[in-house]
Amino acid sequence: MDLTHITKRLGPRHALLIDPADQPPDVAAKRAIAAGMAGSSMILIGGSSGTDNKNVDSTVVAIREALELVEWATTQDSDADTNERIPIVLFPQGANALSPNADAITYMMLMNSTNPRYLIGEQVAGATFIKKSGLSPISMGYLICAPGGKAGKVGEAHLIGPEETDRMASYATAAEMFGFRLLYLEAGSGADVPVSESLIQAARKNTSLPIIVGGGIRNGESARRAVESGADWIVTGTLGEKFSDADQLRTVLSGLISEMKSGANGPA
Ligand code: 1GP
Repeated sequence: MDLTHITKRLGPRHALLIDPADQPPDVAAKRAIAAGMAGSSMILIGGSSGTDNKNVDSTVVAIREALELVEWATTQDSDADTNERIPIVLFPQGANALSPNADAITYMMLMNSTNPRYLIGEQVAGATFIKKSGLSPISMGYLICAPGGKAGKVGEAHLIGPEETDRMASYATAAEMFGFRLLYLEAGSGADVPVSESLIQAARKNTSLPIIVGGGIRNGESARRAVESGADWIVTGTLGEKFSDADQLRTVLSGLISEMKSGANGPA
């Protein structure tokens, strides 16, 4: 499938993050359908450290089958960015928990890690599998900002504080010079505060890359603020896990996406 739209700046879009360790495949599939119907544009599969390949693969396959059912909805939406199925993209913590049945993988460098394992080690460990599997690698700079949560701890990140705009400017510039195709600003799953507007603005001023912002975004207002500060993609994970009822989740995500899109005129 054509995945080029993922790395283009096409206006604000939403991605649902699903952790296969937190829900069985059938529940993950129902949540993916709800997200698709609500107007989400990508499903990210975040393998936590406690997840194995089999669990990730079962989840990817269940979601893929489910999304084919909602394809008709996206094709009838005149605002849709693509007429194809919503892409399923692996967003792994490391070289474990990979599935050949996803469409793509964020092939990322945790740029502010203090451990070479997350700068290059895991990437090399997974390289052969990724190439053989046919997964499309999407190179991505990944920056963990305070509070950082488990991702910050596991990734041994030197967290970027909410007012460290000069540091962020340097990282965003470096990400572009490395040739990455996306830049992800992460506050940590379940964070009590999202990435600060100052940091998003600093990144936006220093790179033309699409910027993904996630961690601690649980309502339309914080999604809109991130977009007005320069975010292109908004990721929510924890929010989706609060709803087992697909209709409820669809309603909540529809509201969030609608408010997020009202912030479409953020800085260039
Ligand atoms: C984590 O950015 C994502 O990688 C999502 O965070 O679970 O807080 O939405 P939440």
